[in-house]
Amino acid sequence: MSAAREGTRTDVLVVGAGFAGLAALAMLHREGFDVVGVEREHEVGGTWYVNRYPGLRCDVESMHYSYSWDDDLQQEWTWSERYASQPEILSYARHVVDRFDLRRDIRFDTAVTALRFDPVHDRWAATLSDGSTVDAQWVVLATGALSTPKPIDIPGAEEFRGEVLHTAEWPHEPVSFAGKRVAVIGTGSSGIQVATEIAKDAEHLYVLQRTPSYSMPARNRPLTPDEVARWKARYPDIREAGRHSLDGLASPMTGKNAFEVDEHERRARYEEIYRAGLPFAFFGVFDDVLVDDDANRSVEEFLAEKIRERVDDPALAEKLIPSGAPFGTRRSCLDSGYYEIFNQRNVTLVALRESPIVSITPRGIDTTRESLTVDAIVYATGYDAFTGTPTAIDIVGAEGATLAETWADGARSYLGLMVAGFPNLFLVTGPQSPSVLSNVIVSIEQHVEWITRALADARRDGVVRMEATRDAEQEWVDHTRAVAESTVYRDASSWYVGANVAGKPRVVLPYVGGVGGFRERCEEVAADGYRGFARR
Ligand code: N01
Repeated sequence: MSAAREGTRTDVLVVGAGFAGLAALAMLHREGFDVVGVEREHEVGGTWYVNRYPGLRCDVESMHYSYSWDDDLQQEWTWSERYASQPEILSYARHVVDRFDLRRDIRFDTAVTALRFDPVHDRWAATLSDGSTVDAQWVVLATGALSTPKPIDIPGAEEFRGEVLHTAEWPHEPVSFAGKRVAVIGTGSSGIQVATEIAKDAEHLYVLQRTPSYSMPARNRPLTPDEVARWKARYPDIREAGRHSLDGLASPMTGKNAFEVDEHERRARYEEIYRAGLPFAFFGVFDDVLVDDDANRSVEEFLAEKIRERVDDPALAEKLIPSGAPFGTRRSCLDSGYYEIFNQRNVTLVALRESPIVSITPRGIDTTRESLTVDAIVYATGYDAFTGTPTAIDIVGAEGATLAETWADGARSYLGLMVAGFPNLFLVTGPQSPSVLSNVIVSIEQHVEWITRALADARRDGVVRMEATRDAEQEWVDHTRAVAESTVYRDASSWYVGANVAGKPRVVLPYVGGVGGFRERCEEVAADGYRGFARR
């Protein structure tokens, strides 16, 4: 191993030290590669380092949201709550980096600003933000799907004189909302979680909602020592089931279509999932929830009823119920009392579909109906998902084109792993891989294991250059599109398809076919001499 320094030469450059980057550093190191990690932040953890807003928890159960590649690690770490809070997840990332002695491989507070492929030597030249360079045979972009906030696209935003916060760039110092009038813009996972917390202290909270999300109670609670022990005893089976499932969690499935059972049974199933606080379980409980419009609507109707039960004012409840895009095509959320905040006198829903924002002013926010005067604005407005971070790096491939140019008409890849024209450059959970539609840790591990084996096989076979062929990439892009078209995702209009960023081409970014089938495909490709990849 070598620490990065001026003119460092290494086998593998790993960009990012979030959960994907840490897994890559550990696995590649274990395989005997010389590895350099570069992280733009001051610490490991990626999204769990920069996102630190009050109320942040993962929407995957903690016992699942952890690495499985080292049994000692999974046996020795003990989660305290069913759904872990951000500080606990960050502690876990720190534990992993220290336990596997990875910190000395990582250069912190440093960004990779440019990557140039040298086709003569089949190596990448990386330029870092401190002016130093790294010369690497292989590059792993472990930069995360949700790591570049979407630009603020509201007129007048820079005029506001009060406090401005963004959920994805939360300060490290505590922020108090006591006695303040606060506006939260956005009602995705971040907005729902942060608004629920701010409502506890703020003098007044305005929740500015353009598109409502479905949310359900997390039913978070401390884990008992007994249940942790039971879970750990079954870890090998639980992990194996997750790897071959639809969602990486092996959520219970009936194996039936929604209307193959009577209404009583259908409802009982939905009720079980809702009471258990398992949002992913809705996707596969019936085989056709993500395929058939009526089956999908039956979930929507169930969840809408639950929202009505939680909100005292019936007219207000209707405004909080999503409509217009099928269930699942926008991330469903987990909350700890979100809908109930609208029963408080200090909380007002501002329904932007009825009265859009005209502009932000020095004192607050003007909508077509009213002027809101606030002390603080919290942007929970989301991300330029999947493509924002890689295209912000000036990456020039083998034929002189940048990645941004290559993806100008929509992101494309072969198996979410490689982009044609960019040899020796791997993505982790890139576009057209299951990524965000799964327990992402399972998807990260699958990709990193695959990449590590591909590099070990390349070393064994004397291969110095590996790249996705254009035909294989096109075939995979066509396949992922066809699968999406056969599901309700054909009607998605969320960040899953790039619809949240002005001018971004619409492509179904995650692969909707499930992690089990995807894993099999990746295995087959590797076993068949890395079919679809040119190696020499
Ligand atoms: O972002 P989002 P997020 N004016 O894009 C609104 C993961 N995550 O940060 O939909 C007014 O989902 C926008 O409205 P619309 C998780 O995968 C996980 O909340 O564009 N509103 C939307 O309501 C999640 O899906 C966890 O109409 C504007 C919101 O802002 C992903 O990260 C926690 C606007 C953005 O929602 C992203 O979640 C947090 C404008 N100009 C995040 N621009 C957990 O594990 C945007 N909006 C629990």
